[in-house]
Amino acid sequence: MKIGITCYPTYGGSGVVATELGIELAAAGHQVHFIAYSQPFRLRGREQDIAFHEVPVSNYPLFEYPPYDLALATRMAEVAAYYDLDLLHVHYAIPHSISAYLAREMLARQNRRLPFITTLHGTDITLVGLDHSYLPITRFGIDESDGVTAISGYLRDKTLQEFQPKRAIEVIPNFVNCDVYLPLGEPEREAGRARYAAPGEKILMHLSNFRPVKRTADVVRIFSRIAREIPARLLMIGDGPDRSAAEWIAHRKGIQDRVHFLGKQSNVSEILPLADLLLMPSEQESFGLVTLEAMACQVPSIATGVGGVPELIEDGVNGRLFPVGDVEGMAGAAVELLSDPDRYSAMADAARRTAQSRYCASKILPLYERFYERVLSGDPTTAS
Ligand code: GMT
Repeated sequence: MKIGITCYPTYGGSGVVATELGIELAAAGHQVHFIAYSQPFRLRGREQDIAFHEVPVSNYPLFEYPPYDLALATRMAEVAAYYDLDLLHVHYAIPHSISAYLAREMLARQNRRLPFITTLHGTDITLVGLDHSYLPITRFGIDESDGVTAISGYLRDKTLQEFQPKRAIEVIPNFVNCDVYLPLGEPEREAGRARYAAPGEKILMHLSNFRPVKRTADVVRIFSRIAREIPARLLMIGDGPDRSAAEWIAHRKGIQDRVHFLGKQSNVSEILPLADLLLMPSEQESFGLVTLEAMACQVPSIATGVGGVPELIEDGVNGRLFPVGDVEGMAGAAVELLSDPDRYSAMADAARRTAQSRYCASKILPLYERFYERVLSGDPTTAS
């Protein structure tokens, strides 16, 4: 198949999922065309059968807000016509589904068919879509899509409940490449850990876009309590609006020499396996992709049981779940686990097993391929 993919290309889970999907599809023999304002950050530009098409947005002085959605629609239609695309797959409803709708309608005037699929990722529904000004257009984008998927059962149910769309929503969970995200051998792991921690120190890790929803201040507070009990370091990976507040809290608590802010990192699969535990105390997560990536590396998470996270983490088996803001509980659980090697390794093994048995790319890719085929054949079960 020839597939156009649009996503937010900068740091963020939806862009990661879209990019990894494109890489997997190309590896399976499909032709993939990314269409976005910049190259998705996980694409290196050397992958076979993957092309990137930049969307130029003209900045005419009259435009206080350059119309990206229209420029995107135009580029989608151009790329689809030139490369004879079979379908478009857009990640994140706003504005991508609307641009895809416009591209489809433009091509219909030339008697060309260009169905599009929208994958809902979370904040496009839970935050953006529920902002009253965006609700009608988000619902329109969903209803006009030729197929809609959601990355968790939670997100599907939330969308049905809040938007009452006419279109059926298929759950296709996020995935991880278990051959890329995997535990390191002991010598390699020790060498990697030595860059950040002394022998015998535990490594806690957090990775996000440092938006308020990630509660990065809680991450530092949890770590501060852990560090009182056991020798440990915290690696904070990523960047965003709440980074300086998190730095300030680490400074105020006098633990700045144990908390390392590494900024945005492109080699996540090399850093995650160095951790003992991942901290993800988010306010909201429709899936929690980084948790899955950590699990594939045999690193369990201490997380909040919000949104779609309980679909991934079974409390006490492959990770731990707590209510939002329960800093004390999360710190206590981390200390308990890190002080009990048998319990820790059972949980770490279970985490890797969950990733392998349910969320490996090799298991999820065929679900997308079959969904594409159904949409292309006009299968009415893709509509409600
Ligand atoms: O969380 C965000 O800031 C936005 C969004 C994104 O584009 O990264 O994240 C959502 O999509 C991810 C990939 O499917 C999910 O793993 C995240 O849980 C989801 N975030 C929220 O629901 C808050």
